[in-house]
Amino acid sequence: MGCCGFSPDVQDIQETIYSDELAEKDARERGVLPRPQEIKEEIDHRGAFIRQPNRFTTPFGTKEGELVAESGKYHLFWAKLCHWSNRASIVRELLGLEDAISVSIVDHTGIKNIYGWGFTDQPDRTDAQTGLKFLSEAYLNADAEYRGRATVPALVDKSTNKVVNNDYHRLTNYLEVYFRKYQPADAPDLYPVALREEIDRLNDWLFPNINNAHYRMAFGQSLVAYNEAYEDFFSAMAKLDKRLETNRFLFGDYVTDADIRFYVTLARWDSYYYRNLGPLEKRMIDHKNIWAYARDLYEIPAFKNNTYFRDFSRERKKPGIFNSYNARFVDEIDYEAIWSAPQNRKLLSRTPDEKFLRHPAGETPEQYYSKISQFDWNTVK
Ligand SMILES: N[C@@H](CCC(=O)N[C@@H](CS)C(=O)NCC(=O)O)C(=O)O
Repeated sequence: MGCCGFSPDVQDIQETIYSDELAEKDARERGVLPRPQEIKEEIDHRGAFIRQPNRFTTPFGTKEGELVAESGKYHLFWAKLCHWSNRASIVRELLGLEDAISVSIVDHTGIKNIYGWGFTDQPDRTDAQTGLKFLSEAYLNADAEYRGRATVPALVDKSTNKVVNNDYHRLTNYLEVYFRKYQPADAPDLYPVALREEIDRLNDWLFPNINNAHYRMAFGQSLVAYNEAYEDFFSAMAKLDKRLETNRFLFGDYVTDADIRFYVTLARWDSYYYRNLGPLEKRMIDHKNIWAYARDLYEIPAFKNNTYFRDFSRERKKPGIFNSYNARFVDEIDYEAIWSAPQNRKLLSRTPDEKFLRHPAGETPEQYYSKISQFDWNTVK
């Protein structure tokens, strides 16, 4: 029981399961160091958030030195609240790669999350599949000198427990292209060869203006930097709302890789991100076309099954005098019903009952291997 005869609140419950003291004890046992903080280590002289580069970027491919796509070799770590990794979990399921790539969901360690991602829900706070207690152990297995944040998505080689790739910009493309041979023949074609360059170009624009704009606003330490990100985000939303007036999905009648990237940010905007952003001119749902589009995507099981509204919206801070809207109401909000409200986006499509392009009959996996973008994403603001 919590204080004064009331039932324990969520924080109390979490604290009992995985307290900061337990995290401290586990970290000492495993030799794990505190995670570096974004607002200290990733802020430039103007107060703008400049994201750390991805450490493990060896591509998948067929050339020497590239990672080889193999069924059963890799394990994906992702987090319900993290949209960079949610992309990969959606694509894995959309493409029927569940047997080829195993997964674990990570969560904060303790209330303060001083040691980064761990395994709150697993017995003895240890990942049953890899024996890790902290994700950072797999980073250190791969590079003992690594001192950055241990982030998701992280793809780990199960035979060594080392991270082999954490390049969230391209991870979904690797699953689409190089894991094609492990997908069912009728798996969706999310990255059609003919559209690949255009999809890459849009993804490259979505990164600073939509996906990372939230972090630029949330981690920005000067109002100037915040305002830049704010402008970028809302002007991008206006453009995308217009684009979706006549297109069912970003590239027309079929869902592509770009839609997954847009969706994961949309799913979090009104229910989770808004809390730290200050007054906003519009909610996501005030963008008429975007909101109907997001629900059209949510209808697809792989999107719905990998979207944990209540988990990522739950307040993680200690209660104060004023408790946030989410802290008070998260258990009463029927996210699923809100997101399942009917929409009529199919009227925009020439294939109203088919949201996916399928691979042409007779296409071999090798014919599908073709260029994946080489944009230098990390130099983009
Ligand atoms: N790999 C990228 C982006 C992925 C990323 O930031 N993931 C976040 C969650 S959305 C994460 O894993 N953070 C863990 C931490 O900072 O301890 C990076 O290193 O900045």
